[in-house]
Parts: sequence; structure tokens; C-alpha cells
Amino acid sequence: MIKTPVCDLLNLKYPIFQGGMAWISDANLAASVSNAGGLGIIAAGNAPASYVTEQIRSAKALTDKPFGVNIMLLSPYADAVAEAAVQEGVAVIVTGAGNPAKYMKMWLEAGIKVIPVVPSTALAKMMERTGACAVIAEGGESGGHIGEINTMALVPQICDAVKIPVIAAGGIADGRGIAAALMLGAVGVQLGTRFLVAEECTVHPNYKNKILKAKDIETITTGKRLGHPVRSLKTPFSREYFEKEYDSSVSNEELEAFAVGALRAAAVDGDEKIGCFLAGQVAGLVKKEQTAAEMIEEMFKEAEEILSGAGKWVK
Ligand code: TUI
Repeated sequence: MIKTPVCDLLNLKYPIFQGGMAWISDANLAASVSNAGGLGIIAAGNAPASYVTEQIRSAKALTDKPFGVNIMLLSPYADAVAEAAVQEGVAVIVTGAGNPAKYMKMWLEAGIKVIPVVPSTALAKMMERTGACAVIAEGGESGGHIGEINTMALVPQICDAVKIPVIAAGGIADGRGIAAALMLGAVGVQLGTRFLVAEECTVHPNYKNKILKAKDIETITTGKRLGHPVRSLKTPFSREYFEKEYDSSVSNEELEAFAVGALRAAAVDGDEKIGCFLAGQVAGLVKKEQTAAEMIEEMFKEAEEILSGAGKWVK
């Protein structure tokens, strides 16, 4: 059995979080992961607070285990979602795509455990000072909005920078990745891309098929020009965005307008032309659809075998 301080901190059987994926991580997926012994997370993405409230209530009806809400700080509704999460009394808030300092006091006073995603040691230290109970060190292999540093380099540096528990994210999709993350000093992992193909994940089937068929070099990073790099699968949308990004005759406003609605088009409509299919570099490792429980049990069995056998290299 793999037990870490994150299991005690959040009352989990397995130290694994399901990433909060905008338009994808709903109550159904989150409750399945929580029922399987991990931490399921509802993604607020760019949705209004009413959607998040509704999803929190649905998740409460589907599980009596703890689950979290991921608040995407670039969202125009971030303030309202930050308050809705307090109103609904969620156990855990994960933040992404920004610095949540202005909400920390309100969340901590409400007794919520706050776990920000951090792409740097500076932000990790600041989050520790402001009361985060753990941080997620997310490397640039991840899907979606990403930082500069990759998981292998980021995780140990963040582990050295803070005393609170560190959860590793980015580039993890199986037991080998979990074992490696623990060796880097992390005490938990967060996975998005693998859970995209969970049976309980209601994302459009075209999205799942794209992940299941993806090879190692099939992701691309776009959005650097606007300061928000995003990793997604190579598709007509991402290739065209990439070209526009390096075309000086295209204005920033035109570039932004081109991407409006692209996440929804992928996740809800499965539109292979105009959709933006966010995915991590591990998409090529994801080969089968399983229940969330099967995935978690399989990965931790594998991680346990690897870690138990690791002494073979020590002579
Ligand atoms: O947030 C994510 N991944 C995401 S968010 C998303 S939706 C989106 N929509 C429009 C534009 C961009 C994204 C899709 N995927 N991951 C967590 C994450 N957080 N990665 C990197 C960061 C991050 C970056 C900078 C966290 C904090 C940060 O701080 C900067 C500061 O303000 O200090």
C-alpha cells in the first residue's frame, strides 16, 4: 500500500488528484474519482458561479467522500466562483492560472483546504506563507495552461523551497510516473489526461478517441504571444492558431477572438476542426478506457511494484 501525508491530510485512500479540466471535470467524474479513493475535482473553468454551485450539489449527492473545486483564476467569474465555493462548503479548493492570494483569507476562515497550482518556487513559497496546506507543482508537460519548467526539474526544486506537501502534476499517466514523482519528493500526484478517457468522463467521444490515438509528438504549445501558453493536440485549430501567432499582420485581438469557444467546441461538440483539444504530453501513454477506480487501482499496484523493487539498483 502507498500511504503518504496527503492521504491523512485529505482523508484519501490513494494520494491522487484528478485534474480540474475546464468543460470536462464535472460532478460525475469528480465523484467517481473520490469514490475510488482519490480526490475528484470539479473544474469551474470559465463557467458562471451558478454552474459550479449546481455541480457541487450534484457531487455531494453522488459521494460522501471529500472532493475539490478547481478555480481558474483567469475566468471573468473567478470572484463569484470563489464565494460560491465558500457558500457550498467545499472541502478543498485548487487554483490554477494565477495567484489566489486575494481569496486566501476568505477561504481559510471558512475552513477550506487550499491547494494552489504553482509553476515556480517563488509562488510556492508565497502560497505557503499565505496558508496553503499543500501545493501542486505542475510541469510544462501538462495539458492546458502551462508554466515554463518541466516536472522533472520543477518538483524537486519546489520540494526544497517549501515544507508543506507537494503534489506533482504534468507528464504522469501510469504507475511509473507515480513512482517517479514520489522519488522526486512529491507526496501525491495530479493527473488530467488519463482521466479524460475514464468511463465516467462525459467528454465528447471524439475527444476520447483523439487521446487514445495520440502519439508522443502530437501536442503543441500555442498562446505564448499572449502570455498564456496552452498545450493541446495538433489539430486544424491549433496549427492555424500557431501560424497566426507568428504572423505580425494578425493583431492580439484577432488572435484572442479566433480562440473563443474552442474549448467548448472540443469537449462538448467534439468538433475536430474548430475545437481545441487540451492534452498533456502523456496522451501517447493513454491506451484504454477504464473506470476511474480501475485506473487508480492499476496505477498504484504498478507504482507499488516499482517502488518495492527499486532496491535492485542499489549495490
Ligand atoms: O490552469 C491550469 N490549466 C488550465 S486552465 C485552462 S482554461 C484557460 N482558458 C483560457 C486561457 C488559459 C486557460 C486550461 N488549462 N493549470 C494550472 C496552472 N497554473 N498552470 C500554470 C499555472 C500558473 C501560472 C502562473 C499558476 C500561477 C501563476 O502565477 C502567475 C502569477 O500571477 O503569479
